[in-house]
Amino acid sequence: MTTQSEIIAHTEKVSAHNYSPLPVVLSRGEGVWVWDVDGKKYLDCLSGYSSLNQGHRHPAIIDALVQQAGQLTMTSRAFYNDRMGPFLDRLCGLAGMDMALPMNTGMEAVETAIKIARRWAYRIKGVEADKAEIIVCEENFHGRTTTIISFSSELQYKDGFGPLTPGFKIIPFGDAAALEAAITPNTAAFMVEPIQGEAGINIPPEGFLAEARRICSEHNVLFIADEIQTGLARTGRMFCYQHDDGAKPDMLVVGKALGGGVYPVSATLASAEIMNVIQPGDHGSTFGGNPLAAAVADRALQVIVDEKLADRSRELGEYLLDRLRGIRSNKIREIRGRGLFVGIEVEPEAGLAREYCERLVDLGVLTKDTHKQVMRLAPPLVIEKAELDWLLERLESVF
Ligand code: IF1
Repeated sequence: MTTQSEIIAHTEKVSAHNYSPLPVVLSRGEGVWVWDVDGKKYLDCLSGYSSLNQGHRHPAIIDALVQQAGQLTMTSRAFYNDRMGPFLDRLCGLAGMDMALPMNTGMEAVETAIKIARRWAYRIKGVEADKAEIIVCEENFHGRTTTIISFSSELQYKDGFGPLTPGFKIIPFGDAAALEAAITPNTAAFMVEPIQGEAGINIPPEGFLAEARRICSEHNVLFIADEIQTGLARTGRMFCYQHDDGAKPDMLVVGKALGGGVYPVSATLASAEIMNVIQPGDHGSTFGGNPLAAAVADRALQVIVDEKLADRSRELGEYLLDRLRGIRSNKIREIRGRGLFVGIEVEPEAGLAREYCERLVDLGVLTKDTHKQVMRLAPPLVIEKAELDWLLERLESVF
């Protein structure tokens, strides 16, 4: 029999070392649970970085996958297929947008938003060629293409990958005055995560998104929300910007749970006026909008609505936050979150968040640290209250 450490050693030999996974080898999943190759069961509190909001192998999504696999899997956009339209119609309806451009991964959808914003700046706003600027926030995470890392404030993400793409300005997250001050006649867009995930579940000050929306409108600047991680019910609303009145973006970027954890699907949404700056041949992707992706994503969205996952996330998230805040421990500096999107910041004197994640693996809980001191809790939104209680017992014991 092959042991987990043998599998890990073999994997490390043939795989690039671009991650340092926790030492567990998974081979099965169902709902909120996953099993390792030895049959040990774990509660998944990472959810594939929020791509499994509907849970592992949701039966309705697997059914859509299998059904579509028996019909047609791939067309390319050289032809129409009968699944893309209904999928985008459902997505646009949920988001209150006119049109969507389907891609595969999150970073592709972010790149799409950047290209649309620049094109819009030149063709509609009237910015001089090659002068467009996009404003982003410190500690942002929008993906890892060479352009996207160019505006990361994390040195590691860009170190040794230059030359970097110009045209971006960085302001402190949550600082509306800094946003207004950074805007020039060349500003095309402001792009922001409504809650910063990778930075450690950072929630902006009350009213920031609505204020940013207002400032963008006043200065004819596009407001872009990257909801790849916060969207699709994760924070207790279908989209996180909906927690604030009057914060609807001009462009919305979604991914991760759009594919229900079974297939990579992403999209960039906008009004027709904005989206129409893209014309045939300007942008695309071999796999974007393929019928298998569309069938899976259409069903993944239907599950979120039918099972009221946003309400579940909001109610269970309040319960989880309440109970976490009740844990008396000098190892915890702060608990923050919205819905089932929660960060536990560990006191630096009490060690690194990773050490706590490692102890939780032994107790049957899978989670992941971010930025050294923060443990992220983002279980599938189909989790039951009793399962949260089970999780809380284990969190109480490590803290
Ligand atoms: C990694 C974190 C999560 C994202 C937002 C775009 C993308 C992401 C707001 C790009 C991706 C990822 C990617 C993964 C780790 C991860 C992550 F730790 F960085 F913060 F989810 F929590 N916008 N997030 O969060 O989407 O191209 O990857 O599909 O890069 O290691 P992608």
